[in-house]
Amino acid sequence: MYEVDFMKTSLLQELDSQHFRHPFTDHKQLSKAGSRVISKAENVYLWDSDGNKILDGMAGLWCVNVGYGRQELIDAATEQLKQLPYYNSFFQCTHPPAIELAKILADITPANLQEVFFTNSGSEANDTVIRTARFYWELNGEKNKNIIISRKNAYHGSTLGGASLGGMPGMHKQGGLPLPNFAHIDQPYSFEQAPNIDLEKFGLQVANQLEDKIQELGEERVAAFVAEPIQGAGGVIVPPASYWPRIKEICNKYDILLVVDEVICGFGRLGKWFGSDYYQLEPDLMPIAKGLSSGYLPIGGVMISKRVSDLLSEKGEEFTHGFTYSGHPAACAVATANIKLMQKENLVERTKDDVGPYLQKRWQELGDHALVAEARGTGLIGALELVKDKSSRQRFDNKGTLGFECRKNCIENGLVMRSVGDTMIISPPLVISHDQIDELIEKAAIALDKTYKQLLT
Ligand code: PXG
Repeated sequence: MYEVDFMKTSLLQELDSQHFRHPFTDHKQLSKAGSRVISKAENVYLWDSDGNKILDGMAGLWCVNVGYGRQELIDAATEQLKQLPYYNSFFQCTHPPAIELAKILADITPANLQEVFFTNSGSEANDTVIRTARFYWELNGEKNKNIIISRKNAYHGSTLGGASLGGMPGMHKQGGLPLPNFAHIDQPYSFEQAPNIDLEKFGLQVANQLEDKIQELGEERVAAFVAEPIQGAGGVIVPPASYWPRIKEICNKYDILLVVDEVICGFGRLGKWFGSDYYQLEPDLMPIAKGLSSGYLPIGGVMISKRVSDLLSEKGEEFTHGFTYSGHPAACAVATANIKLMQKENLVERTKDDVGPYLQKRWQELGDHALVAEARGTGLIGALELVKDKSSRQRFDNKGTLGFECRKNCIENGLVMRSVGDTMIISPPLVISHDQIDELIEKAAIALDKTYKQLLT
């Protein structure tokens, strides 16, 4: 057994490189540079194995909403592991922690969602969406209504289903994806696609692509439309106000299930419990994960509307789908403790009325920087568009270089910011304080300055 705590960084990196294949990683590059070893965390800070303190502007991977080191979550896991570490929910069994979490989720999600199907991740949640939507139409006597439409550059997970549903070209390039019966329309990315037209007109134009796609495929073939309220990993794409109302109208007109992927926007990130509350959506299916347990243990799920669950129950046919760890007792107990902690500390209201507006105000100041052509965001999510020339909004010649350098400069200066191409992104824990927001902005500004000097002077 290795005594990890006492190992030197270089040895950890060597073992990592020899034995650990990482997700979404170019290993040739990784073995040259060596991984950053994160060895502990508290509140909004991480420490690496060399003792460097880093402000986590991404809440892990958009998930550690209540911050690190919360005793309530640790106690919930410990107690549940002692009481009942595992039992399944197949074959007419259940257990108290899954029931308690299901009830709380029914209470805090939009009113028409009264049931949850538990998974272990957002990817499994989206696979569950695909299977549930198709099963729903099959039971309804419309077996051919099985095409799912989502958006280009969307990230909905990494399983075969999730990656097909998502619209990431890099993922579709590998292994013959997407699977059949998926279609993709544009994302409402006004910065890239509509620099010179009226925003609300653009919102309607992109939403209308859904109607065009349905007409092209045939209404009788389309099962569902899937989208995030604000697209996260696709670049923090905040839609114009006209976008969602038109999407809702189209789904109703053609009787297409509306699926709102809340894996990132859910659990307070936008200053409402769910992005669906923020945009007044009534999803037929709603995948959740990440902030559900603040990432302390893996858990996800799909919230199911009465319309769908009534039909599924009525027909009396078994849904042949599920996972060994669906509704894992310890993960459910941690998720319940996480939601109760968010309620006790009013983290959603605090995001809406206090830290959210403060972050957005300070974030806008970065919009004055010579590298930044647009600063946007909502609640505790934000993006900066980096360009070579601010007045013409012209991008840097090698796409992604500015983002890559800026991200590197951030981490060297003790801040985790993520880059998507030349878009810098933040999504900090909801417990972040005003002082910590000031620190984040200051560190981001230093990284922008450094990047500008390196590449544009
Ligand atoms: N839906 C959305 C909207 C997501 O953002 C998933 C589903 C899949 O969840 P799981 O739990 O299977 O990972 C996600 C995940 C990034 C990044 O770099 C984003 C995600 C995952 C990993 C990296 O921004 N989002």
